[in-house]
Amino acid sequence: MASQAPDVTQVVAPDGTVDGEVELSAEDTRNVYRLQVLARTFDEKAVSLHRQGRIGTYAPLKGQEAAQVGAAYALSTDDYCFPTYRDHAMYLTRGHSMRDVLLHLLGAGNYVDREDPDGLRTFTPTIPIATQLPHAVGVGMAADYDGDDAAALASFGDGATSEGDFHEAMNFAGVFDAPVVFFCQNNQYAISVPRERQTASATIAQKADAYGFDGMRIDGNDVFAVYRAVTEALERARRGEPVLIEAVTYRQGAHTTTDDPSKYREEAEVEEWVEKDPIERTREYLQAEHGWTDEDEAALREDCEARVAEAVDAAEAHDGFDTDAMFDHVYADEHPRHPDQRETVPDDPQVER
Ligand SMILES: Cc1ncc(C[n+]2csc(CCOP(=O)(O)OP(=O)(O)O)c2C)c(N)n1
Ligand SMILES: [Mg+2]
Repeated sequence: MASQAPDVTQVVAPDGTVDGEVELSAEDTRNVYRLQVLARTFDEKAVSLHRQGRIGTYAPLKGQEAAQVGAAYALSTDDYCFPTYRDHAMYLTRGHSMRDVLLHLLGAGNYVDREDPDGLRTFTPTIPIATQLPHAVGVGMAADYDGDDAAALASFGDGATSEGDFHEAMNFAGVFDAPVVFFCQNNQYAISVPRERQTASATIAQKADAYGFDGMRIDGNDVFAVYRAVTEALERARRGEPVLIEAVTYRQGAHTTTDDPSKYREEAEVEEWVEKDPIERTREYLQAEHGWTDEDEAALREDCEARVAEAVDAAEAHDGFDTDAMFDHVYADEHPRHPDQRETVPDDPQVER
């Protein structure tokens, strides 16, 4: 099996040649390709909207499309998903509207209606790093107690593995056989901290050993490898075997729109990873194996641009900010300090510029 490092599982190489078992049908491959292109089109637009002062701080996903789309595509509708603040493509793959994702970035709404009317079983991103991991284990254990044949997928970054919550969640999952897949997108940086300063472990996958379950290390820029690994891990998790997946990938853009990565990494390194771009790779494969044409490509790009433009218009036409909503679900009952705090929030706050 070809690999970019000896222990990274890969199915399709950067030039599109197949060197493993492809489990996605032609139709599914076209779907995951479309979702990746849609995510990138959205991402580029979001960076530009921030520059124009039209949305708040944004965490770009460029380079991580295959990891996010491949993982979310492997989930069943019964499974639970815990994305991070960078996982916009996971939300889109899971079925959230792009307008809702934008509303959140505008500060005018949230990804998730608490009642979950569409049954998306996908949680809001948490900003405090790794706090979603114990939540995912708890939700997985609750599903298990209810006799629900569902697993929880918890997404997080390489930096999150240094948090206590990561270790507590992994420990609980191992001890209680929780149906959880820990999906780490190792994008090589936690803001400016490179992976080798994050942990002295040779890999992130090997951390699973300490908790009594298996770790897998895969090429996170290979949507086929991601889909296959997450599908297998979810099946094992539903049988009570948690799994840790390290998806090796790269953040091609800035940490957020307030970051300048030229302060801590060389352009040559970025270029090296652009050569292993996930979208190019899926397209090479589609062209070689499923007759994807230049006309298909042009039509897709046009469709993605139109869908993004429509979502931006729909989001910007929102009917105001519900500033009370931020207090609504913090405690089961109103906290004694909340009435005063509600008063301090302006009715029409401006997006931070
Ligand atoms: C508990 C906590 N500490 C610090 C931060 C500040 N912070 C925001 S993002 C980030 C880096 C996280 O890196 P990683 O887990 O690799 O995810 P990535 O941003 O690379 O996707 C840090 C330290 C935070 N949000 N929460
Ligand atoms: Mg990271």
